[in-house]
Amino acid sequence: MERSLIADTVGKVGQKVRLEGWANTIRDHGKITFIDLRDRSGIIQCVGESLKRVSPESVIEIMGTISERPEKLINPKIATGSVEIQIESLKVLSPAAELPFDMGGEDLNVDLPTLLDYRALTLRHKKQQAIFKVQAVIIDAFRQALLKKDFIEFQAPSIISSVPEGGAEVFKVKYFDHEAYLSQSPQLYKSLLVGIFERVFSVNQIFRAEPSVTTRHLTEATSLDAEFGFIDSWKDVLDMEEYVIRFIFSEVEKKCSDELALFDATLPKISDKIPVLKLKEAQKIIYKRTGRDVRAEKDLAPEDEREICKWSLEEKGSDLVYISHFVTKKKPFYVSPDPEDPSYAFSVDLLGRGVEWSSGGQRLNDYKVILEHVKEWGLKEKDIELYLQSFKFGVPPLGGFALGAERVTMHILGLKNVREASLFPRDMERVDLRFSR
Ligand code: AMO
Repeated sequence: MERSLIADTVGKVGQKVRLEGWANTIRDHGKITFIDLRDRSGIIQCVGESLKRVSPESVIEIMGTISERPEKLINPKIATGSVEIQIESLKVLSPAAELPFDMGGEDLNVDLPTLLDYRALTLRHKKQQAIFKVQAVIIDAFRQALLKKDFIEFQAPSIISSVPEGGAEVFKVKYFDHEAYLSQSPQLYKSLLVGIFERVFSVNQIFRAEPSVTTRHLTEATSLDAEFGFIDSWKDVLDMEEYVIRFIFSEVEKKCSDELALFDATLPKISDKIPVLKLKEAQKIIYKRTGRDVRAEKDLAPEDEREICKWSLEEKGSDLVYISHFVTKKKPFYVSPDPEDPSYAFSVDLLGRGVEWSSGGQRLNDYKVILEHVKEWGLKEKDIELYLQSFKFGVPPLGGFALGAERVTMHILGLKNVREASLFPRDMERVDLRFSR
């Protein structure tokens, strides 16, 4: 008999089936045993008499008959709650060792280190799986949104010869007799490719040697990058990103209602248009609301980001807010300064629910000005020769943005730590397992 999926049992009362999956929970009532069986499609209660002992999480095969549950035993919480399987035979395909903690509850009650140290096991829990189902929908929606707008996907290299974002947060790689780096961002490649395809996007791992442990930094993250040419203004970039974000939210709403419900999560609110504040305006608002004078600062601190998001929700009814016009010299060399006041740039962060979700903006496309910036930023032309080659031969006015997939997932679901939104998070203290174990 062919294997059936659990989700397909509903409405097939009386039929015989062969199910395969994991023994999610086992309740022994003397002679009668209840096993909640889990497969990729769902979970179902199976009942049998005088079964041999099975340990939780073992992989099993059950042959049985689908029967209707008595009215008062219907479980409205699960899709298969109106039926159960009368077990006729049970075979263990792969036994599980004794579990280090209970996996059967609605929540997985373990602390974060345990959650990560037992990743191969904890990811089996349905709430853990839900996080990554949502993430998969987010990433797919990012792709679909841009494909609809005629973008083409590309694969960016991970081993690179320069440090596009600047700063020391970079992993050096010994590359034969040379020095190379793990890519902080596909930035230079995506801009270069605008000179070829006009509109490009990539879903890429990025590497940041973040020297501190915070709830929002990973050393390896998933960057959803988009870049496009022939823009009339930096605001075109904001509009494109807003379109992508709205598309992502509508896909998550359509496809992930069960997953959102598990986390009691509601999608972030967006007003008619995502509000835009210049850095200076944001700083004035923070001063007015809190008395903290951050008006001379060159960037927003995490508490400033939280305060501006609060303002945005209270005053504009939006969980998302753009901050533009960061200090030019604090941004990478490729940013386009605002001609009205070149000390501020057409660079934009998207903040959501208190944290930065993305950065982006308009880039320089004038070869001569790029060369001036390269000098001013203390870079060596030879390190970004390929990038310069592209602009030497003409690239249209361009801009783009990059969303962090883990941060978006984290804030849609209301997770406390970005590590929870990474299947196998890397940070200062771990590559899979903790260094100090
Ligand atoms: P930025 O450095 O702001 O911009 O990165 C873009 C987005 O990627 C995510 N992100 C991270 N997430 C978790 N841990 C990290 N260590 C981490 N670093 C970055 C964030 C962030 O907003 N080239 C520009 C983008 C552009 O201008 O198009 C860039 O890399 O969500």
